[in-house]
Amino acid sequence: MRLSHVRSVAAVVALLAAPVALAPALAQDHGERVLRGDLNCDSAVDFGDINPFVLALSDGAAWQALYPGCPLLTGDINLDGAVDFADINPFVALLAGAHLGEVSHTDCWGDVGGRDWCPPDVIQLTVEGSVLHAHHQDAEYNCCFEDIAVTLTVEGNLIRLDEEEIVPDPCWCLCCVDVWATVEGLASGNYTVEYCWFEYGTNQVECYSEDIVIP
Ligand SMILES: [Ca+2]
Ligand SMILES: [Ca+2]
Repeated sequence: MRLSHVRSVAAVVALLAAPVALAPALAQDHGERVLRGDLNCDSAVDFGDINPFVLALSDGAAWQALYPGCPLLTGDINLDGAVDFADINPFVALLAGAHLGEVSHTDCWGDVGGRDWCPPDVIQLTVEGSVLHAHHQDAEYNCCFEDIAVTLTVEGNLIRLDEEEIVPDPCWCLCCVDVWATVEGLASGNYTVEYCWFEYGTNQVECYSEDIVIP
């Protein structure tokens, strides 16, 4: 699915939803298995869910009449217990499929001028709705790096993030850096996350692995 297409979908959704009075927070469906984003309850999250999503936002009763038995919280994409405008962007991200969100990093915060002076690497993974946040603490890279790139590969239930320094003109020193990356639009399910980086201490690619659940 092309992102430009998805963006235009977002514009349409916003346009359709904007003039309509906001429906009150819809009923909770505690304990019910809900496939987030599957607004027509056909067990798939795809373009067929766009019109039902817009309808659920603008007229929850009309939506329920059209899809009896379909839990209203299929439209609660950001998992805050309500189906409202705050679910529009996460819904669009869900339609786009798993993709990298923001990647950022600190400047060099310790010019160590040698090796192994950064504290040990720590990878922290947290999940917020359909978004995975990864934080690589105490990465060690060349002092003259231009950027830190992170690439995403998703194969089945394996999410792999590869971190790489971009250093066209390296200097004779290393420094410590923190790196953040997010993966958006992850469908509900169990995943294994592999976060990999080049480790100067061992002179090879190291990977941290953890199982996560996207609700
Ligand atoms: Ca569907
Ligand atoms: Ca919500």
